[in-house]
Amino acid sequence: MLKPSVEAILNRQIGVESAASYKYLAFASWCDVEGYSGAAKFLYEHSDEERMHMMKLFRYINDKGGKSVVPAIDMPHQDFKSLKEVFESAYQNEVEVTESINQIAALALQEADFTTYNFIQWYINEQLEEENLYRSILDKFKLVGEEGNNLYFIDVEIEKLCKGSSNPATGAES
Ligand code: OFO
Repeated sequence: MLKPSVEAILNRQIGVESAASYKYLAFASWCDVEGYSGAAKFLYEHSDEERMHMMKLFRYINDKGGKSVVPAIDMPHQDFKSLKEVFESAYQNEVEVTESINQIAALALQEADFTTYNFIQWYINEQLEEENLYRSILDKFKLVGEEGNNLYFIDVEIEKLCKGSSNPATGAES
């Protein structure tokens, strides 16, 4: 059985992952409308991944005898000044999610809940990868700049980071 404090923080994380999925959907939609089709594809795919992260928590809580709660989600910010601002926001989101995951790991240890501590390691590794990924995208803006055709080339490079494209609704793999 999950301790109430662990169940509560895992349910909080369901909300964090769901909100992340919506934020990425908003990022993707902005890129789609502005003609950055590569970035849109990548971000739609990432939105689907965040939903998968949410579902993994959802199942874990119920499997451990707790009760997963479907969260209310605030409308995400949807207007951006530039493609770079979209990716700065995405990076900032990842930093905040990492902090939230770290709090779960700390609580699981404090409560001697080693099963949850073990479960949350997957998210710790995932956050490391995602922070690095978004930092590497921001580096592209620094390296080539945003003048002339450079945004087009950045968009093409971002599309190369997609993992697949089998979701007919979004162009992203589910
Ligand atoms: Fe859920 O992985 Fe990023 O936020």
